[in-house]
Amino acid sequence: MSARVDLRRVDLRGTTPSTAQLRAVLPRGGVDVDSVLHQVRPVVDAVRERGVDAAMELSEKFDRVRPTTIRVPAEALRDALNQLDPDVRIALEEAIARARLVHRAQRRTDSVTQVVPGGTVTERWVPVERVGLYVPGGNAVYPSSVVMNVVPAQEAGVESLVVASPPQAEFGGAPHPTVLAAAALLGVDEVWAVGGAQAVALMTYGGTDVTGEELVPVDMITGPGNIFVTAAKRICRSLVGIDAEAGPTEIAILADASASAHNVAADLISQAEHDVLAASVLVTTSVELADAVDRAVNDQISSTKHQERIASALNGEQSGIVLVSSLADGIAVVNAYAAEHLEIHTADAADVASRIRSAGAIFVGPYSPVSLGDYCAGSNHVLPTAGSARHSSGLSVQTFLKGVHVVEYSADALRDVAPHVVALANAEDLPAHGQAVQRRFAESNDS
Ligand code: HSO
Ligand code: ZN
Repeated sequence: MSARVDLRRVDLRGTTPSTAQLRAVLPRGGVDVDSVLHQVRPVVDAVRERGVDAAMELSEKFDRVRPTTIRVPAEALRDALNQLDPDVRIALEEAIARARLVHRAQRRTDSVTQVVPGGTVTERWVPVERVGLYVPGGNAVYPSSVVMNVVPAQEAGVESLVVASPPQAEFGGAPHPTVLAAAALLGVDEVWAVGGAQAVALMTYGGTDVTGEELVPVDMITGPGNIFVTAAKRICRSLVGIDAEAGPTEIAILADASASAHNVAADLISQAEHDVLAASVLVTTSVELADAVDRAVNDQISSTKHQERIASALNGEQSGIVLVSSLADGIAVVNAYAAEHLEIHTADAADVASRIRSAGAIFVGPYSPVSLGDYCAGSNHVLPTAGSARHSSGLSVQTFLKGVHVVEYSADALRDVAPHVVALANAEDLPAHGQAVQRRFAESNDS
């Protein structure tokens, strides 16, 4: 008996909902991170206070295995790469090469602006010194996420990075061998066998491994994770930088009558494969397409391996089909939804894409599915979820760079602008600010 899917419908035809109304009626997933903070805080506290001992105990409790050491030995990384399936190795190499091309193009050069003669402001781009990249375990194994975290960090010029991934009972307490192999392929030599909230805490506070080796704390943590990882990021974010709080993954597809129901169904299904909480949403002007997608989803699901998980995600409140009167209305809907991934299956897909303002990544036309972007397009797959694409971007070289303004004025340039500094300082009732400038030009300034 194969699982049945009944995508719920939201009919917006003939209505002109406001942005606020749209946000309220559109299917949307999400998790309540606040609700687990009380469970995660003791985990973070334990790791802060007792370091590796606590992390080991927590691994035993949550991952049902105690790693031999936190830091995976160099031989284990080498062995994992040697034993990697050759086809997977070639595919990973291709994924890495394409991601490098795209991310290398994101590098920034310092800009020097001469504001006035003798007065310059340079914007210097400095990589974060040490970063921790989290690669989840859970339902799937994510060597592709190793690539998507490591490549932008490396291309940004980050000098020190550690990949953390949960220890697996099946592999004697080491992270999954494909994750280790991907790290080795990328030239990463520091991998920690630790997952969940304890991984975020250990990367934040550091510790001493059972070998006596120091586990150096990081300046920033990136990468997706489950609700406990996200809660730990929220707790630790005053001490370390974080990329984003990742929620369940989501796809929106904007399609008209020209779309292939088979392609649309396959892509809704592929996203739902991640998680019962994943969201798959079709926005369409065509009732005929909606009906055909319903049929195609039910045809295709019987031949998928994870059909129970997929059916749960597609039958969930967070998934569904939204009917709209026009493409313009559809564009308004997907902009308000601000999906992590947006596919466009319309007659002039490139033109429609140019009218999208909010999406983590946009996939244009029938031959650019999200699963291409997940692995081999060259784009990044760590993307903003839960509507945060309205204000945030996916992982990129920029994530790992800090822009530092370097200010250098000559005496003449400062003297010229001094009256304005003084006027503004006095307007803010901070006269010592103005005096700091004036005293430099006072008759006698040696006291
Ligand atoms: N679609 C996921 C990424 C992924 N898919 C990894 C397969 N492996 C979130 O963008
Ligand atoms: Zn995916």
